Amino acid sequence: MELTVVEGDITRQDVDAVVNAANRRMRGGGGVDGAIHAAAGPGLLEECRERFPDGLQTGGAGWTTGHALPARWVIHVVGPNYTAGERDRSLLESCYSGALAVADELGARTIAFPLVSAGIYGWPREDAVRTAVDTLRSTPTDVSEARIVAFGRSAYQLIRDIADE
Ligand code: AR6
Repeated sequence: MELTVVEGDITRQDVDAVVNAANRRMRGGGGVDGAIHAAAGPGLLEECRERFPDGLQTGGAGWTTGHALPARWVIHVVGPNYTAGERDRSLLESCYSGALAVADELGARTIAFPLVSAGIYGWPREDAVRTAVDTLRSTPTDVSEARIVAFGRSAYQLIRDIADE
């Protein structure tokens, strides 16, 4: 599996699946979740209601189709809310390993990730990047490309530096 890093907007990525940093309710929100719902269109929320009537647990992963996105699927994960006291790193690791397991189930070969929990949920950014890079590199998968999408130049530099260590 090749780990790549790009700077950009995850909603514009031409990949089989994009990962959404959602919350337990699974009914949309701000940050990358808001951007994905806005770009996918209202059908995404409708599918979330149908497929996740009770939401999803922290550290969990599930999928919907991509609706108006270039990606065929959205793989939703719920990162731990560091600010609210959810600080167990294994929950963040399971977002990445779980997303790869769902991608394997779907037959998705290229998948783009945001930095889960590193925004509104307040996970310290450097550790969020290390968790992403280490977990993606150590999880066995049929995915051929895992692309981390950095939102902004400084995030891009940090991810590059850590991935190149
Ligand atoms: N493309 C790529 N990355 C993005 C984009 C984008 N369009 N927009 C933001 N980011 P966040 P969380 C980056 O806050 O911390 C929502 O309300 C952002 O810079 O989206 O897991 C959910 O509904 C940061 O590095 O997710 C939940 O309630 C990363 O994506 C809650 O926020 C994650 O930031 C989840 O918080």
